[in-house]
Amino acid sequence: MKIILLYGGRSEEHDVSILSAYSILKAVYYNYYKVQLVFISKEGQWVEGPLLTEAPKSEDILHLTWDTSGERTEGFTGKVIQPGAIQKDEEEIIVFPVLHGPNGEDGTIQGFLETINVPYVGAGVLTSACAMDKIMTKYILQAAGVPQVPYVPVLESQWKENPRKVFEQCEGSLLYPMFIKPANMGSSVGITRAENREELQNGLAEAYRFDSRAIVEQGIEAREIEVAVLGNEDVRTTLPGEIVKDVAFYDYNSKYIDNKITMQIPAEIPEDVQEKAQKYAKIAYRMLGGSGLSRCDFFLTNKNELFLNELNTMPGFTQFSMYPVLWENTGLKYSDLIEELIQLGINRYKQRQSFFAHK
Ligand code: G1L
Repeated sequence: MKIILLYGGRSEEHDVSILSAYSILKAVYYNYYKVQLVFISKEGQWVEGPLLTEAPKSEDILHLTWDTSGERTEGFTGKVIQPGAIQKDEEEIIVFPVLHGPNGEDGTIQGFLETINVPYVGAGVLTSACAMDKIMTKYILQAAGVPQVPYVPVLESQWKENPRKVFEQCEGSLLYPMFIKPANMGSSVGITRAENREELQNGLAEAYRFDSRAIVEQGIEAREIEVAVLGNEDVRTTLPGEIVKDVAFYDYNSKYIDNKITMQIPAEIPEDVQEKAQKYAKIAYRMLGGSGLSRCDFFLTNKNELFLNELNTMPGFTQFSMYPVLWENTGLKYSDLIEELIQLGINRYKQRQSFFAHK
């Protein structure tokens, strides 16, 4: 069987994607799989790289260069391909998409893979798209009765039409400090903190640089607790872990690129809080139609109030990232986690095929 590792991509997470892809490459069971590298450049070109039959010795193999004239340039030269070309193979394939779609609006890669009818690892279209949007996530969790931080959704059109009404809504149901966030959760960019009306106004302007949808959220003092979720119909969760950081708010760079965060696994929290986190993670995952995996992120206040913050269907995935380490701690090692995800992807594909067959 052939794994097609799709990585790179046009998003902010381009470099994180390469790191995660390399971790995965080293952990694949090559006695069962070959791995075809397919790199998506920052410009959005699809570049076919080498076909691996064993773990690569160096990360260099992932740094593809290409040349539309077909001439070899420095490094590993790949051939630019049409995105749909990955389906034209006799062999059984599964795509492992380790990237976010253009500008982080997700569900796009999954939709493309559904359309060309190839199996893939991870969440489907609906789950990816909903989990990517903070407003959609809030609505679904609200319907499910999962506690979350108080918020006000603010569309750019509403803001433009009647800023006073927006101020009244925010100040009527929230207290300063508030956090202003673009609805799409590609990364931490565009997020600001407001102590007053003026800062709220500036924060909204900043958020609308990244999305026409934004939410204003109650600022709270809280610890960050994360639970790993794995499965399709049969959903499993890990014990929670904690992100320990010394600053109250950290930006994109410190979160992903630098190694400034440390993890406490399992989180040192009361047993009932731990059970609640697992329960809410499962409910949220199911309500969002999760399949494959998700990292479920919570806030925990010093009064032990637990709020679900977000579900991440494409969590950091190096061997040292929170999601895989949570599973490692539960006895599922990284290579087996990858194997498990592949099987879940295949099962989900088969199930969907059977649904289509009944139509
Ligand atoms: F395929 C999985 F398993 F669903 C999957 C896909 C993507 C797991 C983790 C990720 N993560 C990423 O793509 C990223 C960490 C590079 C974010 Cl862009």
